[in-house]
Amino acid sequence: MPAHSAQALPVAALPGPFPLNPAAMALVLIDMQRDFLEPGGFGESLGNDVGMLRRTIEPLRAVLAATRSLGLPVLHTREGHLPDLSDCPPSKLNRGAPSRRIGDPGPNGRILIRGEYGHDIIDELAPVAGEPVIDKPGKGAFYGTDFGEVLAVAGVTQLVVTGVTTEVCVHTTVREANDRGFDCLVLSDCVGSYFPEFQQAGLAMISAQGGIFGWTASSADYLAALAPLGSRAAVAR
Ligand code: C5J
Repeated sequence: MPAHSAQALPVAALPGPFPLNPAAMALVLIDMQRDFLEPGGFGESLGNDVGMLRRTIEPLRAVLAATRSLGLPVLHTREGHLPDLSDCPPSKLNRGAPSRRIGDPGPNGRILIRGEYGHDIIDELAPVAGEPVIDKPGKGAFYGTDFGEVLAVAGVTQLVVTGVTTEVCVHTTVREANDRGFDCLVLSDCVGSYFPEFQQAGLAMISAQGGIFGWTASSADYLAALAPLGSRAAVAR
């Protein structure tokens, strides 16, 4: 397979073009888990309509397929806790008035517990062999994980960020990444919120003030930027 050298591909983005470097980027899928996207999980227990997040699945499938076909790195994260809840602070466990708390039994197994059916990634976006899956106890992907080390070993300095929810785990991860020196491009139709107003404001906050946390672009613009690389071509890293 032909290999492409590291050359920036401009993605039409806000607040301006994002210089996508195929040799330094990774696609990150944040928490595309049944517990957030399917009935009976954590998201619904908090009173949310999980249907609000499902519009991300189809665009994200296309992004995932294109990124994989180029041999570019893909990482997944899952929010969840150990079965004994020793990694879940009481502040998180006891907050609010959900119909089911973290660790309670539900139709998809214990809510947000590692190893349970509901904790795993939805079938449509299931990881394939070689794609790291980062299990995180917090909202951000860096806190309490080896995410930073995995990215450093892979030579990643740019993150193309997707997943749910926009204003919680996506935002926290982008803020963590920004403080660690990563450039983040958030794909607006591949991130989702239960709240339309949070989706809008969450995206606006990222690219405001000259890109205070990063850039935002549509998946179509990301795919258009990758197009010159062709398909089924390995990218030299
Ligand atoms: C939330 C997440 N919303 N993955 N988690 O609690 O955004």
